[in-house]
Amino acid sequence: LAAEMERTFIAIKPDGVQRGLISEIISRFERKGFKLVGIKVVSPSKDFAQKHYHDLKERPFFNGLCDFLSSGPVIAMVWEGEGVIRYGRKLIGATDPQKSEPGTIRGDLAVSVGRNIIHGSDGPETAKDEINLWFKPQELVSYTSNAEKWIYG
Ligand code: DGT
Ligand code: DGI
Repeated sequence: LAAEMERTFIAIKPDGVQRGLISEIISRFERKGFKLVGIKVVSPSKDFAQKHYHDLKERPFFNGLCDFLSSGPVIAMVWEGEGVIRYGRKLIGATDPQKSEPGTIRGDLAVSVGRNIIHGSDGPETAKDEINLWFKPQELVSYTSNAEKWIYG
């Protein structure tokens, strides 16, 4: 069981926090059966936002994107579970909320690509890098949930 577990980095961006969507977003991951192993409120600096989005530094919207991510509190989280990296992206929906399916977080709750309320790691390598960027090892907790035997078979 433990061998198949993976972890992903999920952040509720400043727009999601300001719009009061924290519990709505957390509950979608929680109800699915994923396990929260790290969470904190952070106000990232612009420099930190640039580190987070370093892959996008050549894009025309990079500066505005980093201004946005550093514009207010962010809920930084690590979620654990079987397939959580890939399925977390499915829960989130397409980057542009105009193209996200209804039923996804962005599809249900956002309108604009520049205010798409949530970030999720897009693969195993970025998940590892982003978890290491945002969290110290001691901020992450390994534990067994009693629900696991009802979630995994
Ligand atoms: P995420 O999860 O925040 O890393 O976003 P992704 O992976 O869905 O989207 P990505 O990595 O292509 O773009 C990162 C952020 O940059 C995205 O959340 C929204 C923003 N962004 C992307 N393309 C544009 C754009 O053309 N204009 C603006 N203003 N922002 C953009
Ligand atoms: O991982 P995603 O956020 O789904 O997508 P991504 O890594 O390609 O983009 C990261 C963020 O960049 C995305 O959440 C919003 C922003 N972004 C991506 N494409 C565009 C964009 N913002 C604007 N304004 N226009 C875009 O085309």
